Amino acid sequence: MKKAVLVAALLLSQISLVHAQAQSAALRQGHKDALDTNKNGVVERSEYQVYMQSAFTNLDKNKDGKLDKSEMGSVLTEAQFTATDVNGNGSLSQTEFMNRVMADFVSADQDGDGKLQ
Ligand SMILES: [Ca+2]
Ligand SMILES: [Ca+2]
Ligand SMILES: [Ca+2]
Repeated sequence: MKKAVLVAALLLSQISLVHAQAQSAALRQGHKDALDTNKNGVVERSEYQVYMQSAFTNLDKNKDGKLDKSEMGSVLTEAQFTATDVNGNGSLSQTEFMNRVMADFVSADQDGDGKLQ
């Protein structure tokens, strides 16, 4: 749970000024609410995936279809960026980015039901 929440939380605080205001005791609940678009109290894999695809688009400030280190800002550390950049070309393709965040989802989904409670 911790790792996925962390990446999602960092992304949310990076790209969503509205939710950045909620950074306090309500942080986790606020992030979950942002991801839980159908408001059923759990974050389905599909909701997470849609959110992360839009996150990729929002982070890609120069709209070249990939994320370089400056665009990732404080979202990933140097080591995390390097680990995510599987082909080592210095930027994250959408595939590399999605593989990373969906792996986070899988590791967070400990009971394997495709939902984060
Ligand atoms: Ca949901
Ligand atoms: Ca870019
Ligand atoms: Ca790459």
